[in-house]
Amino acid sequence: MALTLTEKLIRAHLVEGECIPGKEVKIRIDQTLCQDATGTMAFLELEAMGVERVKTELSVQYVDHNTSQMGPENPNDHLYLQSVCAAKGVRFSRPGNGICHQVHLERYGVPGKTLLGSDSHTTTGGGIGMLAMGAGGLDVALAMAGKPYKLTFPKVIGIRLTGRLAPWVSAKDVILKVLSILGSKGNVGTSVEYFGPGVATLSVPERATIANMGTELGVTCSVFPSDEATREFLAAENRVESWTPLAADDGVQYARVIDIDLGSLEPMAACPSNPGNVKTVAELAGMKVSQVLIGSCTNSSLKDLRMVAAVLKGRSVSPDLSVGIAPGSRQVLEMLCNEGGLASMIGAGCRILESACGPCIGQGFSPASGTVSVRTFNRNFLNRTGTKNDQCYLVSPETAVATALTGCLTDPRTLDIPYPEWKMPAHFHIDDRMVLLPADGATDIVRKETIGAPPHCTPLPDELDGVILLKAGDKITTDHIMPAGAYLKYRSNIPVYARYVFECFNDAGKPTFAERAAAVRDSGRIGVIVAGESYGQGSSREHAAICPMYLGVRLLLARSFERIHTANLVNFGILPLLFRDADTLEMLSEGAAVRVKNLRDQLRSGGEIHATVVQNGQSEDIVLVNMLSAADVEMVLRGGVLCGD
Ligand code: MIC
Ligand code: SF4
Repeated sequence: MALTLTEKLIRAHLVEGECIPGKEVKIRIDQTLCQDATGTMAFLELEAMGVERVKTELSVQYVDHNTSQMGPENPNDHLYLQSVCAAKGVRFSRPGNGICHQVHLERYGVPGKTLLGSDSHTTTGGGIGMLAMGAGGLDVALAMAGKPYKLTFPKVIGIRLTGRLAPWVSAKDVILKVLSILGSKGNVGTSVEYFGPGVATLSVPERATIANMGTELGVTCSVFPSDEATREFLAAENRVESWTPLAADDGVQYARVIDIDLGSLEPMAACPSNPGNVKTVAELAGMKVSQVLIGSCTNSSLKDLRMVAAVLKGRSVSPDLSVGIAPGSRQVLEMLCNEGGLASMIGAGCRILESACGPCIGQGFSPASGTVSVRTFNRNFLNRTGTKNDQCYLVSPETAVATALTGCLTDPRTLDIPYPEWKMPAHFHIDDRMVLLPADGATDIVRKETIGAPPHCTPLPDELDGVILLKAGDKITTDHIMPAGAYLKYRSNIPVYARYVFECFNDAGKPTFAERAAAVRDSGRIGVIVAGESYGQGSSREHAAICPMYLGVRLLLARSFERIHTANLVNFGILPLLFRDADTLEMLSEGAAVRVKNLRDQLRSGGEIHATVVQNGQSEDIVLVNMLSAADVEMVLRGGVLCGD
């Protein structure tokens, strides 16, 4: 039988289960990556599991998210991470070495291997033929401990690429086009696989951009074949021995095929405040812009930044806006520096930022209120820039640099400039000295006072008596649940970070969500959240489960949930249930009581769960649906992974 590439990769790592879409499988993980904002908790969890040394082929810890060092919290995390990595057998990529996904692609990505990362954009590795997926920190800690990773065997959508991109149209426009077709919800349990003659026209950095932002579709992974272009990239990284050719079998049947003629694409933009809200740049052209930011794990490769530098050479950015550029890695930065590209950027009036996530995760560069920010990033969720009610547009580097020159959103095809040619360098500049190798034997772990312990959890009672703390709508992202930005530095201190749960829904002068939740918890009842479709979109941050759990939230009712967040809820003992009837959500109100009897029996017998809602002095029965596997049910009942048996 002809196989998809996704299936081949899963079969090659299969530990348990059947390769049937919708069924649970367990696979061996070859490589892991962590970043600092999720890594501290992941390593505290690894320590709590009593793991002496990691069991993977390769594990790397990057410091890229939180490098602002406003106060001792970040540097304390960095010290902890450096020391725990040395002790546990993990490579440590120092701050300044670059964004995890860019560096991992350059230095460690290997076609055919599995990669699990505590960051949702770990999918970037799909650009080099890896089965690369994001997960919560606890799942990555389990993978480092040598445990198989559990996932739903995906249905595979094939995207047949034909033709070649026109000048000024690039990989970002391809993935924005895919987002305009598939949307940013409703794709859970899917793998997106690219095939067809157009694939060969795309270099690895371009494929990586597409695989990176595939995460915004809500899919498990995106996969590209490993071909001549992959070999060329690996050879330029001096790692040609890592190359193996990989492709789906001829004549394979995909669950659905989407045809995209690369030559027919035009510049696209994701409009506020969701990456799935896509329009053509031509439709929006002329809009006044106050800020242009170029970088992030989506668009900060040498290919992207060489093009930007070539366009800026000898020109000036518009005096009406501020332009920031963050090269994705030290490799990109040094090469730009040596080739003179950096001088062109500085000369044009750009502000050069550290090779890190920076503004993408709200670490500075918030736009002025009521103004438009144009970014080459992958997410524009409301308030993620750090400015309330922000207006953030996501575009290609080509559109971004054209906008930087004119001061208003500009279709780059209208620039009277020849499109800079891209050619893969024969050799990238290679210098791995910013990656520290682990120690051979035991070493001390440095744990300063700002680093807390993983949270304490308790079994779920058999009779739930809850209060609806929040009624939310569709597409509630982990940025809504657990803001990053200014609060990112509290990631390793749950009691402090938990104060900001659902901060965006707080009203001035009224008790905060955290205060209301803690009051319910302290009265001996559980907190309940109800929401619409696609709850938990976006990041892998397990804090969006840990912190609500710390505040006593144990029940989440929604019309649908996203993949990584569901796993995080289960890992920390919060029960996610679906509404059987979509309109049940409408009749629920904040403050209502939700009661479930015989929870254990109801969950173990599968299917429907009967509950009672008491509001306005009236009591009404509602029906919920259990979507969890038997193993996950037991995990939630006992209070999560760290709860013990
Ligand atoms: C993001 O882009 O939202 C992040 C910050 O990289 C997150 C991880 C985190 O919250 O630490 C992600 O994508 O998983
Ligand atoms: Fe960093 Fe932004 Fe990429 Fe997340 S999306 S890893 S914050 S650059």
